[in-house]
Amino acid sequence: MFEKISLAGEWHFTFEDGSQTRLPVPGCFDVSDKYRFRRGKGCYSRTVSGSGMMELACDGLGLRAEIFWDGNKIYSETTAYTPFNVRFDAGRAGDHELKIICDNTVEETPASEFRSFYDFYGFGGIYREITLRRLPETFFDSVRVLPDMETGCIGLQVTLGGKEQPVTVWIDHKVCGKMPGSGSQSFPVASPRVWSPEEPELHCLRLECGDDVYECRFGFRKIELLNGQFYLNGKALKLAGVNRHDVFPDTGAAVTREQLYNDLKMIKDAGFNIIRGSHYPQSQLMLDFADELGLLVWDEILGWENPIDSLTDPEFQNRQRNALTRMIQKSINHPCIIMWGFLNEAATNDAAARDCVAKLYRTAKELDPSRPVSFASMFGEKDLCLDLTDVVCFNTYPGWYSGTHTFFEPAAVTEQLEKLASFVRSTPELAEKPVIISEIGAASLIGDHSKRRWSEEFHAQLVECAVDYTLSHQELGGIILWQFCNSPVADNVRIMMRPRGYNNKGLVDEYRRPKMVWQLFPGILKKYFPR
Ligand code: ADA
Repeated sequence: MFEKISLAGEWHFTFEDGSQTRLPVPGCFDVSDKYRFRRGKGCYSRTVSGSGMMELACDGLGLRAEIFWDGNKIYSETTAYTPFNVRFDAGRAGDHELKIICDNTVEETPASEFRSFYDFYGFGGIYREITLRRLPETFFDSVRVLPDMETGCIGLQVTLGGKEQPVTVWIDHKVCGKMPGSGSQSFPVASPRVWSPEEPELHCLRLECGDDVYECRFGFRKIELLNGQFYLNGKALKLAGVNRHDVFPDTGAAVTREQLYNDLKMIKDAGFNIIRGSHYPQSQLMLDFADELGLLVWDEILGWENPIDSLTDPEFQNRQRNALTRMIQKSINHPCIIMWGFLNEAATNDAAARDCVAKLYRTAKELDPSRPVSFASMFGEKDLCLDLTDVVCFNTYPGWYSGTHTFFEPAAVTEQLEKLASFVRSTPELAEKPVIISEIGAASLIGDHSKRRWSEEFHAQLVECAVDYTLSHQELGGIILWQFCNSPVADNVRIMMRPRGYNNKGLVDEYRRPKMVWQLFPGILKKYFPR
């Protein structure tokens, strides 16, 4: 009874116009036949049994929600894609009504974390895992695993909720000691193996306390930033990856297990070593697959081109800090994550943004001093916050948004990359930081072989040039292409330059059909990552 019960399945659904139907959870109501592209409040409801103190946990819904238990509000969520836990008194034993009202209208205020100008579709629904469980007398509130490559030990930081009791520690299916209760303690791992993209070796941890059990996997690996480069396990690591939106045309943000696995497998087999989870926290399922496949992840909170009136708004700052805290606390034990991020392309060219960036940076570092923290800037040398984080990350679209040329011109790309790298290297407060090209790309439409803009050839030429330049220049730490697959755009004016309502910069299209540019991989990467 203390196990988590999945609430996946068919729920009753009532839209704000009074119409009713049944819809799947996880799912997005605005991809269903009846409510496609509709915006409004949709109420998911079902009967569940329970009693006493319970915990409802969800890995992400959108765009925001209010949750009711037997008609009483127990929680409000303002941030899409972000994990949350609600602990509440479920009352007497028996059946109860659980109602989750998901609102996919855009809140157009400075505090809002999803605005109408965003360049991706904001789905409505309960689109990630949702579970419910009875809380035992003692339960695991938080567990942090700190693997130490040098000693082969793990540090455990355990916080119990409820009554303090001893904790039994199992590593790799063997009991290896006890803790008296909440606190920190170190345990040796019998045969420690190193986790790396080449050999993603995972260990298993199981903690037992009273009637509660906590299980996770962990990996021994070490990330360092030295001489302007990433180092993984003592070796310099050049990053080569893709940005990925967690979306599929028929299911929206409720990507299935198979779709997710296939995406990550395609990315791994193409020879990439990192995925930037643009532009919101990744699901636990995604991180589990990345741990297993040996794909590095940059995990970031929701945000997109947030203007200065948001960055200086106390409520926006609170929401962002809260979302960052929840993302880090939930995902901290995944070895695949090598960097935390926030504020994609926000107004960091304004000095007034420094306070928000500094606060978010501090929040991430306090929770997790072991990982680099950064944001992706679109302002190049005009950015005024680059000194505030660990890694300098530039989103740049030379040869695509710049210039009016019809055919691809390599100089447009190489000159910009050279300019950005030499700007960082010649700026004393940045010179020691790695520089990552966190977005670069072009758009193409499958079947266009005109060799002009929008053609598969133009796209492939631009990506080949950018990858070759970045990977062959020591002063650049890596490249993360925009983007793995085409992604649906929001209903805003940007649709004028987004044919078919998609951001068509995917290396594969929205159904993962490869474009010509995809054929460059893994060949082009093998030159730089010989096995
Ligand atoms: C930005 C942004 C992406 C996408 C991209 C583009 O860099 O971060 O989300 O909108 O531009 O395609 O223009």
